[in-house]
Amino acid sequence: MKQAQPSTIYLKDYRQPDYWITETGLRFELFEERAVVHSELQMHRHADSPADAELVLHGVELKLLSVKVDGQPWPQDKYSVDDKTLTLRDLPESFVLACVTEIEPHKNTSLEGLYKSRSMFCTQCEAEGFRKITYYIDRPDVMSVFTTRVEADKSQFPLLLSNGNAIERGELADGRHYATWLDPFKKPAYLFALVAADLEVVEDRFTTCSGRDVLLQIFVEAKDLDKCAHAMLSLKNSMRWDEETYGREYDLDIFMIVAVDDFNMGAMENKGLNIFNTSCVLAAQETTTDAAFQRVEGVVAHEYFHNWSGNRVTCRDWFQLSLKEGFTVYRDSEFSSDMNSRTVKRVEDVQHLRSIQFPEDAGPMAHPIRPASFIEISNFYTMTIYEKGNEVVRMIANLLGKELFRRGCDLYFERFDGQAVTTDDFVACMAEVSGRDFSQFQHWYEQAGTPRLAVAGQYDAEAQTYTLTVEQSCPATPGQAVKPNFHIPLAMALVGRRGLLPLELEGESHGVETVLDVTEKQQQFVFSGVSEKPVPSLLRDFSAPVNLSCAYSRDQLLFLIANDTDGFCRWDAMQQLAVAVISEQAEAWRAGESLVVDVRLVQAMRQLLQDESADRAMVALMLALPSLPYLVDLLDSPDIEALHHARATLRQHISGELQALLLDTYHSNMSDVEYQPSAEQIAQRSLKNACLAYLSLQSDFSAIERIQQQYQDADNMTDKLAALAAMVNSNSLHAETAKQAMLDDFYHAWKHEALVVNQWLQVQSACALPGGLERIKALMAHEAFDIKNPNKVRSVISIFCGQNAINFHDASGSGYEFLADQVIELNALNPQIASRMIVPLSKWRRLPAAQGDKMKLALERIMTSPNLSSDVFEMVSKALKG
Ligand code: B3K
Ligand code: ZN
Repeated sequence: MKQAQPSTIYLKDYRQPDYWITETGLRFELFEERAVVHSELQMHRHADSPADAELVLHGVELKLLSVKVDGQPWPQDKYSVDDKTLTLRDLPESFVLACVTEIEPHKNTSLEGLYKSRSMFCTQCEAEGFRKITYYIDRPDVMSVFTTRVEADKSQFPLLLSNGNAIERGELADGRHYATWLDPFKKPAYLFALVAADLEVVEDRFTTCSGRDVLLQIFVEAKDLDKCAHAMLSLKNSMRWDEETYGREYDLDIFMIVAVDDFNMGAMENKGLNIFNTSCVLAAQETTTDAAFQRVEGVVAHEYFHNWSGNRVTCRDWFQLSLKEGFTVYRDSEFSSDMNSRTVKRVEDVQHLRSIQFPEDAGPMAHPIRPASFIEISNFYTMTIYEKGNEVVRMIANLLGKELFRRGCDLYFERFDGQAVTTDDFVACMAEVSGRDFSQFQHWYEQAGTPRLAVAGQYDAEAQTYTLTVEQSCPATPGQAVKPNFHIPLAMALVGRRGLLPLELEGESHGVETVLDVTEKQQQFVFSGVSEKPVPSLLRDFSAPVNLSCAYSRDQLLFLIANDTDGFCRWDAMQQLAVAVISEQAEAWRAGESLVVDVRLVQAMRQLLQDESADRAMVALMLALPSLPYLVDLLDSPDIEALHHARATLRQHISGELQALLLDTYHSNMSDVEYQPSAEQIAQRSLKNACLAYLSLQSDFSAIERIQQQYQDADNMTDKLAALAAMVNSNSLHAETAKQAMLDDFYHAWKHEALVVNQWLQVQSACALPGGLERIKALMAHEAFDIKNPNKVRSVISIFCGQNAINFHDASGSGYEFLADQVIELNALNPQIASRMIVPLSKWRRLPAAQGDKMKLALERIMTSPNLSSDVFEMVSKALKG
């Protein structure tokens, strides 16, 4: 049976701790089957706390071997231990608390705290993992200087790492050795890290803007030494960029990255010792796709940027998570935009936000970027905290403009260096440097839900005016039925036949582009001197994370696709057109009618393909139809089968209509230039492979031969995987035997490269052809699968349930049953991973009852299963409440 229900923690209950820890001394004795942790904590009672204040330390799954205060064993009647805390009484004002605890890292499958990934020891402490290592005040406002000594067998673990600088190394008896590390910057325990391993290293150096020399090290398995160059270059570029863009210099003499196979997320910004999922650090032409190259660059930058936005200035409590995450995502996305194509990055970010964050914000887990309560903080590492948080910082940066935003950031970093602060502190700095009033803007931090903007335009030819009427609203979200109006920056322009029209508002000239401050429920903006009927270009560069609707005619959308100067708006117009065409095709399919595809969509694509001046990556993005999961989340009570059918038929139609042009584009984008993960080459490959995917829908033998040819000739993983995906997804009779042959060939060529095997798993898990669940079960029985490895779980189960909508939502409900089984199994092994997998089921209320009811049953089965973790409990109970 379920244990007592986990309790809810509220932001409003925040108070400072009764004790501070100023110095933390740790000694780890690592053995095969256990680790003994000795801690010495210099503690001080808070000046405002009473003399009899109890000291409550967090500790989970620890065996307490001894407790001493100032060197003396603490009497048993002055402390008590339960499964979450160690409480001490009758303490002096300042003292040294020494504890010895024992843990079992080899049994730790939650990958939180100290655990083993293959043969190495490593840690993950954010958010509350340190308490699985030793008793501690494990909260981010308790900041301390750490000295860490690691002891282990020398031959098995030649490498002993922790945060900061190595200050001592030496030999011990029995073939053991030790290393002591001192991190001079005080930090919360969540930034602690330790690694004991047998790894090789790639080294480089960086000279900071003030002339300090920093040693850069990336630790990987010997076989991966040739896959570190891209991460190293990305690291150096990030270090330089942060100096130039934010004036932030690195502060230690050494910066280390360690790659591990078993990791719950992408990477972790531990001070001076970042720990990375191998998938976010290793990259080589033969094994890594262009998208993965870019992810490595982005994640390396993200973790490095945390050194200031997160580590030097950290969060007061976990409700402030977006203070560091939203800001750091903003910083890394700007970095990636500077390194690559800004428009492409913007469109990709919006695509990601709309397809994952918008549904989150519209569902039972919706929460503000600064939540007011949580049960399990691990559940709040969400797209909302990260990506909507990024959008909110982006709006602030745009409102202030480059120079003022930089001044605001300088003030923030300088004023709060070494402190644990709040999102209010961040916004206050921005208000202070700009003199702006952010009180209405603050709602972005407090209110969940994606605001809606309904915009209508009216042209008066006689008066030469154009009136935009803008109305805002925000759907109810859990606990927030009615919400005050947001301050929404609406970037816009008016597009005329010969380009953007001059904007004049209330007698004032605004150039050809402006940002309207939408602050009321309804507002009108009257532009004068408008010489022709324009088409409004709205939410340019996606100026706010809102759902904007404007009743564009299809001809107006075509006009924007052809004439707008804003890359995001052109892409968005194509998306809107595609959604309209797919919806209408789906309706016809449901009614058993056949409907001719609107030629205008095909015509727009034709023009794009013929436009030699167009950015090829943008063409590829615009050729791609909205994904099925996106459509399912977008529409009310969606008929998934009808949508799938409509989308598939439309793709087939486009492929037939544009065949010659697609073929031309495919050939003209082949290249024998040496591979580079540069924006230009990536654009070229993405367009070529978009064409290949369309051409592969043709059932003639030459389509299969083309795929095989590309597979054989490819000198890089992007092209090879595109060919494999095209083959796996082909329903041509000619593909039957070729498909298995290609899958086998790929597996045998790469079975020793886990990251490549994961891509092989992903391609098959995403395949929309019938029989999806049987394929998934076969993959899970394959030697390549391991349920304890999060990358494998994501590659198979999460891809199937999150991206393979037509198979997951099979009418029988088998997909839902399957997911419930996996969540129950993973709940016992790794609650964080289990909890994340519940998201697809949480959408049950939005689907037709035939499906929704079955999803709800699956949720209920999870809810009544024994020993639910707080992570899974919170997600399922919220999902059921709806
Ligand atoms: N800060 C970490 C995330 C930790 C997640 C803990 N469950 C990675 C990042 O955002 O950089
Ligand atoms: Zn982060």
